[in-house]
Amino acid sequence: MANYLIGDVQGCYDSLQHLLKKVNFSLDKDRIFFLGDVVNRGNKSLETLAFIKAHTDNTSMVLGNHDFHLLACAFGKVKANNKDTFTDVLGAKNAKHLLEFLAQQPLVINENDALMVHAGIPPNWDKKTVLERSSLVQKHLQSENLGDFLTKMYHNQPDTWHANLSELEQCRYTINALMRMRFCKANGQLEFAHKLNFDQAPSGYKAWFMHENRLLKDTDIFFGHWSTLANVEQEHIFPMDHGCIWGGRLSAIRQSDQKIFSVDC
Ligand SMILES: [Mn+2]
Repeated sequence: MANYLIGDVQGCYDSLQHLLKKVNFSLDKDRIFFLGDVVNRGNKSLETLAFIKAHTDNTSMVLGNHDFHLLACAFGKVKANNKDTFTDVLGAKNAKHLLEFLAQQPLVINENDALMVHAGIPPNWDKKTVLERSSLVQKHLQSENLGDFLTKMYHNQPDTWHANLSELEQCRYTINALMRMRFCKANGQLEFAHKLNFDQAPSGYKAWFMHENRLLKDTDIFFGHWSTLANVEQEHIFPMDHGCIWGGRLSAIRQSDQKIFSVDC
């Protein structure tokens, strides 16, 4: 029995099946944890999402920014753009069930003392904090006002957490940090313009996992989202987006021994 954690599939269903074959994945014994961005940019978002939903006894996922964007287009007032490739999901016969299922998914999974998240965790948040703040977002995602909530979440501000933020502002910061962050300041102030490797941080910022004050230094954190990350040698930090959609690799890490398996895409 093994847990495999898989980075950004982004609708590359054929690569996913190829990878599962490579690890001899068993639907009877093994589990897959998807680290978000299961849909969009690739050509089989529908098949990917349907696969996850069909095997929920053996699969779990956290929401990534592309998954969230799909929800915002489906339920909120956000318009798909011409790079989006998830019209197969929106037009599917069972779209309603698939999208409701997607809206039920968490932002963070805490499994065997490890945390799984799409983008990262602000340096000044401990485990209790990240779990509480992500649950608050999940509560709204499961509410009657889902569409209104999703529409209101589309904004880069506030870029810093303050205790006096409104509940919706708190959710917006949490979503932006957990689903979109790459670089931030030690106090968790977010920056969204830079997307290159961690050694090319904008002035005053560092990769979220490189801050000295980080409270979760001893916790394994598995994440996706940052396909340009390379040569990270930080203990307990496992970047798993290996750029499948950009002609790179799709990878799974086995949680028990941290062995990485990859297929070319
Ligand atoms: Mn992403």
